[in-house]
Amino acid sequence: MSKKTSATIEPKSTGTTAGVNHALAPANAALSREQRIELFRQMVRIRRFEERSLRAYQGKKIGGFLHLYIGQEAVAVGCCSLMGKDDHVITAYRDHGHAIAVGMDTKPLMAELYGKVTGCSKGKGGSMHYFDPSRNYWGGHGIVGGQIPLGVGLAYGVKYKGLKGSAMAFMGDGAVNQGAVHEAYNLAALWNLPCVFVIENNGYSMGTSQARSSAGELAKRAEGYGMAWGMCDGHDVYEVRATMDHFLKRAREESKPAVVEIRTYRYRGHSVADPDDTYRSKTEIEEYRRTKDPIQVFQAILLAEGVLTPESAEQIDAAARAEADTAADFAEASPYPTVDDIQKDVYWESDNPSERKSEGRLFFN
Ligand SMILES: Cc1ncc(C[n+]2csc(CCOP(=O)(O)OP(=O)(O)O)c2C)c(N)n1
Ligand SMILES: [Mg+2]
Repeated sequence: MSKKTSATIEPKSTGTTAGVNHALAPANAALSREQRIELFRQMVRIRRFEERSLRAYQGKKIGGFLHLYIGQEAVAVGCCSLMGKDDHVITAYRDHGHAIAVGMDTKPLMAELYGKVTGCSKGKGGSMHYFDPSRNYWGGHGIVGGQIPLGVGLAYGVKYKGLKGSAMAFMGDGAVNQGAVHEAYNLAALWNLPCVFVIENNGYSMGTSQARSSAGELAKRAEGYGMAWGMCDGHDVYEVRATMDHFLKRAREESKPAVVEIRTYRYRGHSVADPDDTYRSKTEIEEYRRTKDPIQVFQAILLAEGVLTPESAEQIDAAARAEADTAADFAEASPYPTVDDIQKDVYWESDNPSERKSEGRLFFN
């Protein structure tokens, strides 16, 4: 029933596919100069925000986990730039890029990393738990694959309300072997839900390579559920947009789910406290940085298009660095939550006791 369904992108496309100019795809050809610059700016802002957060972590301002998205920026920016008002996003713990790409302010994002009360989750969520329902951004989840059934629920909600929207449920390549992901695939296909499952395949789950952990082609597993699937290169934001535009339109207009695998790469360790080159070679990391860095790739495209100049690219970079410093200053100056806050914003029912319906204890004494 399902075969490769992308009209323009071959499933094995690598983004350097001879003869395919992704700039000409409808989603990209329609972009104004300002919109192209905005895509570039978003990627640079994510990169500088994360580099600044890494310095704060090394300076012991941030504790716990810090999973950086550096190297993967074109995926979140490409996908989220296609969102309309009834499109939703949910992702795993490597969530900073998506949060910035949906338009969240970097000050509360940095404050969340510092555990401050001005953070987007009031300092109780940290790096893995960014949320902004006002932007249809549903987190930020630490259990590998746990967000995927929730993404199906978002898609169900869209369909139930009769809206022409979609849900993008992002996961890593390590999540595809989780049982919950397959249960979610099944329901999405069975009920024709407008859910696009996006596998951000950076080749590794912590220190385990895809080859050591997963059988077969990851996206192709969709066929077992009668779902469409596609693959693309995640280093070129134009290619991400061209591919995702196709599957998002199908979701919105025909309420059909799909699985899209986007090939990408992360430069840092799994979390910043983890090693980054004990399970892969330094040469591999350097090769990606040198030849496939999404910001460099897109900068070169925009320079060639005459949309950017070296000077304007430099100005965007300087502004992104300044924004990241401002966010860190804001986080530094903000207070921590108090002990009195500890049970607030955890369960809706404990914040609204008069409307409570469940029985039993919400917290241990
Ligand atoms: C259910 C579950 N099992 C194990 C873990 C520990 N764990 C955290 S991240 C991770 C690897 C996930 O890799 P991937 O899905 O490829 O995402 P990436 O880190 O590459 O973005 C593991 C095993 C977890 N958080 N949840
Ligand atoms: Mg991975």
